[in-house]
Amino acid sequence: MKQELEEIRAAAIAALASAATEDAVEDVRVNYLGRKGRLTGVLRGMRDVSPDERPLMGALVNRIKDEVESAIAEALTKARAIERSRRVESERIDVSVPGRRAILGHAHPLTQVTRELVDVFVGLGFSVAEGPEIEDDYHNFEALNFPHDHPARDMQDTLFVEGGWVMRTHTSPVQIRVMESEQPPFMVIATGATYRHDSDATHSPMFHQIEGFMVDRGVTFADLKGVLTRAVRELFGADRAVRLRPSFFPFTEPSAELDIGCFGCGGRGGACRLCKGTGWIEVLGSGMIDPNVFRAVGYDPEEYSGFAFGIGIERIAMLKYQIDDIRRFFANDLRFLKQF
Ligand code: 2NL
Repeated sequence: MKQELEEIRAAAIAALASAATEDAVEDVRVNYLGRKGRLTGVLRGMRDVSPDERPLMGALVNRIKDEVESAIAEALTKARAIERSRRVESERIDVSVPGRRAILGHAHPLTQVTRELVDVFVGLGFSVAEGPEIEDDYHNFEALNFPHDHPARDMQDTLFVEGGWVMRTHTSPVQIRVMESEQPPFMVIATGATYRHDSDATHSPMFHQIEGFMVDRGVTFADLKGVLTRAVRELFGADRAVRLRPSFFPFTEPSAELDIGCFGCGGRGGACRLCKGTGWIEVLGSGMIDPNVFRAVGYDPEEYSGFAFGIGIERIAMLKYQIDDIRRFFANDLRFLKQF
């Protein structure tokens, strides 16, 4: 029996030596100290040991049981340490791996161009006004000297809203509202969305304008020319050629279109696609405010004069970035938008 005990002890210790996990250690404990375990079996066998041998054998069995128990405790501690370090290793974070860069958005190209234009005019002393996108016929047409049979009023161009309202077809009604509520002198720009029933590669039913005007006693066409030349040279380059070309708008008289030397061909024309061979690019419409517009807002046209201008934001952005189709601005294709 003594020999059997020594052999059980050696086997238990050997089994523990190769038990690397908590579960493996637990298996060893069950095999030796469990209800059907080998040592438990020997302990039970003590009943059959003769009374004079019993004290000695009892002491031996208990010593070996203690030894196996403390070997199990030790193996358990070791197995837990091994498992812990294995887990730490597998969950290790490599702090030297480069981070994932957050995707930063940016302003829409039309917003960028609008801000550039606004900045130039604010720098020249203009203040910024806003107005409603849904207008009445009076502010959008009547006060701006549109004849009743003007084609712009037609179903073809204007988007009508129930109740006699219209989607503003330009930002000019904002200036009418400024003149109704304030007294000159002023230099004001208005910018925002405008609407016309029109859609192709260069026309969108919603588009954007920036308009400006200056009203005071004694404002002349020379002021128009000076302010607008300065503004477009700030936008397109200090030595850019500028010309004014006669035109017509219902709300200005005289009216002029402002062209700049083509930045595609340097004004040479030829086979240039940007200016279609003319060497000039149209950037805005302008003119001296018509006396009828002043009468509509209660100003005496003998006392006050002024100039006004309007710029199509999409047109400027398309020229600047050589974009062939206005609809790209509104398709929200990130492959397009990310380029700006
Ligand atoms: C263009 C032409 C223009 C104006 C807008 C204006 C406003 C008032 C009175 C008189 Cl309240 N005029 N605005 C004047 C001339 C031209 O825009 O081609 N825009 C894209």
